[in-house]
Amino acid sequence: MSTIFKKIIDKEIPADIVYEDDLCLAFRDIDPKAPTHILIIPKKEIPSMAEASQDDEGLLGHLLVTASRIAKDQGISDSGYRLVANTNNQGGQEVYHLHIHLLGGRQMTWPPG
Ligand code: DGP
Repeated sequence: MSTIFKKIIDKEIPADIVYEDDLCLAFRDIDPKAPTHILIIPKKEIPSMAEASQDDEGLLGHLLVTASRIAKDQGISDSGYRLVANTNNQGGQEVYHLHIHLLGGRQMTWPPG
């Protein structure tokens, strides 16, 4: 089932897009949990990491490399950042279109909540 993120991909609803290519889109989270909070999503509709398959290996690698590149562009690479993929209910996932949170600009704590 399509989600709000599919509507963002299709430009049916607006988002603060920071990067786009044929395979993925990155935009600022509407409810930021850090000074820099960007979501990196594949254009392919994969509900969550739990549904990722062997066929998605290259795509998932692309998302991670893109996150690294965006972190550099945003000036948070040297100071550090966190990548998170909330997965299914106990992972705290709310939107069922696979996404990677890029969080930075403040000290992260561990363990996460
Ligand atoms: P998760 O819990 O991992 O599924 O996080 C989903 C994130 O998506 C959450 O941090 C808020 C964000 N979000 C939800 N709806 C929208 C939207 O319409 N626009 C933007 N930019 N972000 C959204």
